[in-house]
Amino acid sequence: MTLRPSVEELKEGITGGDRGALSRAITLAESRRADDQEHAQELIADLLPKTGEAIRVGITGVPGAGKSTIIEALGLELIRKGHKVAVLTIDPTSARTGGSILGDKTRMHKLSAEQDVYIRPSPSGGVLGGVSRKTREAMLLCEAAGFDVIIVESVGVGQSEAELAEMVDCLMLLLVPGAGDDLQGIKRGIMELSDLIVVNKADGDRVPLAKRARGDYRHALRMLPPSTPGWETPVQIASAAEGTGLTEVWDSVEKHRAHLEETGQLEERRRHQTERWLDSMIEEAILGAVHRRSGVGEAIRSARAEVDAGEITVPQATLRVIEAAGLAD
Ligand SMILES: Nc1nc2c(ncn2[C@@H]2O[C@H](COP(=O)(O)OP(=O)(O)O)[C@@H](O)[C@H]2O)c(=O)[nH]1
Ligand SMILES: [Mg+2]
Repeated sequence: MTLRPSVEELKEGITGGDRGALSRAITLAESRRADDQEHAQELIADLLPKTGEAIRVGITGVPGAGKSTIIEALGLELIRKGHKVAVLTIDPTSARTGGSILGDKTRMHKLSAEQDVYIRPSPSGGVLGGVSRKTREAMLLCEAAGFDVIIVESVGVGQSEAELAEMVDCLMLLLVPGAGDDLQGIKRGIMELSDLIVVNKADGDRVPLAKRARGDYRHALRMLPPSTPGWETPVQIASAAEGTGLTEVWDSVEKHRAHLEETGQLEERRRHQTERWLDSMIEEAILGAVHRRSGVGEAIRSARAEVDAGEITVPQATLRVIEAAGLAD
């Protein structure tokens, strides 16, 4: 293979189980160069018929909750059962600190040594559609490469849970039993999106705390609409470090998947996700194109200055920008 393999070469490599080809394809999809993008999109389009078969699981939770640890433990169990597991990590902090991804790599060292495992961090920023787009594309490429379980690890900050929920079949929220006020730090919105809640670190003298937290979360969930219609979000305790409760956790993931399939919601959910992805990319592309038009930047700056000076109203300022962009009716 040359330094710039053709779409055909990459396609053959990926479907033939060549990890190098898979990595190159993901790198191509992450590239900001227009010709790389063209290549990548052609390749992904070619591979689309081979995608969609995997079970897509998202794991979220605050840093330190044990996401990487549970992925490693679950991953090892899954490959023992004959699965091929791809792990994609979304880490918005990595661009700044460079630290978290390194941490995860060392933490998942047992898993990364396995044959049937592929681990890939998503670098942040730089491409239209951002981190979530790159993760989606990496997910499709991994599916085409024959991985039947895709686990996406996300850092639980800001919008990342909502974004993650938009690209997986099953969202798992990982919590740690704290010193009492467990529900405080957790936004209802995240619980509402979760298909499965796991209270991790249920080991040593934390077991009673974890059980209490489990009860609290179960109670809190009763007041929320279900993440998946007809599905009661299970709350389980586990210890990623000791490996306890993990079989039950995966059972729940599979039950959730069966529920989605039986009720026709799997197809429905994925179609909806793809539509939303398309909508948001179109919006972003339009916005970007408008911003690049000449005069628009200047119009925005002067609109701001005039609003600040109290000379014009916000709607008037908006109209000026729209006019400067040549978009007024
Ligand atoms: N006691 C205990 N520690 C755990 C468990 N799971 C993870 N940890 C520890 O918690 C820390 C953070 O784990 P990590 O998987 O990196 O968390 P992440 O930031 O959510 O990916 C590490 O020091 C782990 O060893 C667990 O089940 N029990
Ligand atoms: Mg981690």
